[in-house]
Amino acid sequence: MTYLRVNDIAKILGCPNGVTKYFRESKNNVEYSLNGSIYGDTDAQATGTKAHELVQYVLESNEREEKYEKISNALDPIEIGMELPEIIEEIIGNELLLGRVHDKALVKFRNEASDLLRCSNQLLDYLEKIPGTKGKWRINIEDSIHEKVDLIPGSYHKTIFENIIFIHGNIDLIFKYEDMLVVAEMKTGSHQGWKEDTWDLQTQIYIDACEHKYPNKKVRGFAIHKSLDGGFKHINRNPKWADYFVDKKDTIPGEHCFSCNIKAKCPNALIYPPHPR
Ligand code: SF4
Ligand SMILES: [Mn+2]
Repeated sequence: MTYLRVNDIAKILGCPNGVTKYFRESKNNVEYSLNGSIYGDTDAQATGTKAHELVQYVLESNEREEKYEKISNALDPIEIGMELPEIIEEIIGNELLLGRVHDKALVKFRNEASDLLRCSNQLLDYLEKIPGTKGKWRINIEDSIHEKVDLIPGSYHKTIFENIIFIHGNIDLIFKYEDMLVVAEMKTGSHQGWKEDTWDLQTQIYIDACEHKYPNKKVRGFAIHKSLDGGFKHINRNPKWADYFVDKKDTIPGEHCFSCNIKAKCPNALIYPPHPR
């Protein structure tokens, strides 16, 4: 079975030529996990991943408000020269600080995690304004949009270059209340216009996947990032997001080309200016 990962599609803004390099095969329907170690990541990715874990830990908890207070209070005073507070180390481990410039990583993590926690909580506050829902949203983390076994018609799939391609991915946060289902994609790092476009696409794919998986739910989607007004933004659904995958030679060049595996061979790659990290 051939599948594409949502992250891979989004990071190159769904460039058709670029996407051809990201097809994966699930052998005997066992997917090779790419998760696990964060050591291959850049510092920015590693701090982002750990900020995700911390916020997910708080939001999925049954004692959400209490944990929010505790974790915010533990993050706030972290300064250069400090150790990671024990309460946080218990949740995210200490590998973030191994083999890295300790102080730099610590402060970067503090900033990313506080921003992400605050913005995610702002989205929850916003959702709780829907009458009758206060304190009643259940929040799941890392829900898969794919099934254990890729099968038609149950598993989420699209026709891409005339083939059936399954779409795999995990959603950072899913808020559930009765027939409402809200997907949220958390983002860390700096804001750039082109990056925001990739967040939109990623969230649109998750919305579409959930509409497929939960046909009786009303699905909405949000991106969460410190740069967004109020900490988050609503993303419109776009069930036709894959319709333009017709010609493998079509390209969508832009600053996302930096993330593309075939940029060195692509005649249309945007190679200047350099990628801002
Ligand atoms: S380098 Fe850019 S234009 Fe070329 S295939 Fe990759 S994403 Fe598309
Ligand atoms: Mn995320």
